[in-house]
Amino acid sequence: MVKLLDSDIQTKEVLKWKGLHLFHFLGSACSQKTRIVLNMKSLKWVSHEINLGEKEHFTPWYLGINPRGLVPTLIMDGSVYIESNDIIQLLDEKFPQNKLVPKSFQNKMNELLCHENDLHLDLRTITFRFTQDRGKTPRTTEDLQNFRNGGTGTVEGKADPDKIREIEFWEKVASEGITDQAVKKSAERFRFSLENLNKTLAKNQYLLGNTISILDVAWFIYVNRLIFCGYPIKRLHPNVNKWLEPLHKRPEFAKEIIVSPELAKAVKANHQRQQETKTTLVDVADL
Ligand SMILES: N[C@@H](CCC(=O)N[C@@H](CS)C(=O)NCC(=O)O)C(=O)O
Repeated sequence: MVKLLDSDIQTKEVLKWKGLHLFHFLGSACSQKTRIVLNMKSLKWVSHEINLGEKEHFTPWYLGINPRGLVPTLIMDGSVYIESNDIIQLLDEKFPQNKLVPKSFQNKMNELLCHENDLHLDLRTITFRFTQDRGKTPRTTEDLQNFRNGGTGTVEGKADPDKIREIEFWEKVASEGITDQAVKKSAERFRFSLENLNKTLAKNQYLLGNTISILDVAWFIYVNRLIFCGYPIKRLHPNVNKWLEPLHKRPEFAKEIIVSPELAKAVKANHQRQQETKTTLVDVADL
């Protein structure tokens, strides 16, 4: 569980905030996951939107709250939590209504969610190439300089290796783009994991049996994003598709994954171009 120390935080005003405050972005997968759990548990929270498109996550103010420069961040009565999977586990632990971690999985949940979290950079790789066109340098030298200079750079009192990993990811994208090889690798990793989920869902209604859990929420968000990018879920993993359809219809889920007409139009145009040049996700990753 990543709970920041006061010494990790430069924007000290948040340490006095009461109640639940979420820093998030509408289209961010990890934010969507967190908001769905807040909805399912009928919790009241204060919204602080951080616009990733406007690079608000690289401002000194926000880096002073989350030294990784990522969303979401939860403030709960002056304590600061980062990492979406930690946040959803914490919310379930602290608020007893509508429990979303079955008792028998309490010790194993973290490990199960870690597996999903390990695929996050793969999701980003696929997203940045197969949603709207974001140009060659989605994070510029100046953005990365702001990122480097902002915040304490520490998490739980130690220099944070994840910050370096983030900078390296964007520097690589700036120098070589998101290559076919990177897409292939990321898609392969997803295909392997989704095939395992497909087997589980041949027997179970949900990923841990017959009751819904935060693991379903976490994977729902990933699968939803992959489909948006053109991943052929129905053809490759039909049981995952069957599990997904009723979740899509639940209002607590549906309202968090709404796509604006402008974004839908931009993604459609990008997919059209990719179809003409045979560079869709299916083409590149040979799915
Ligand atoms: N492991 C983190 C990943 C958070 C993350 O990467 N968030 C993305 C949005 S989904 C972000 O803030 N990206 C910053 C960027 O695009 O520069 C978590 O689960 O909270």
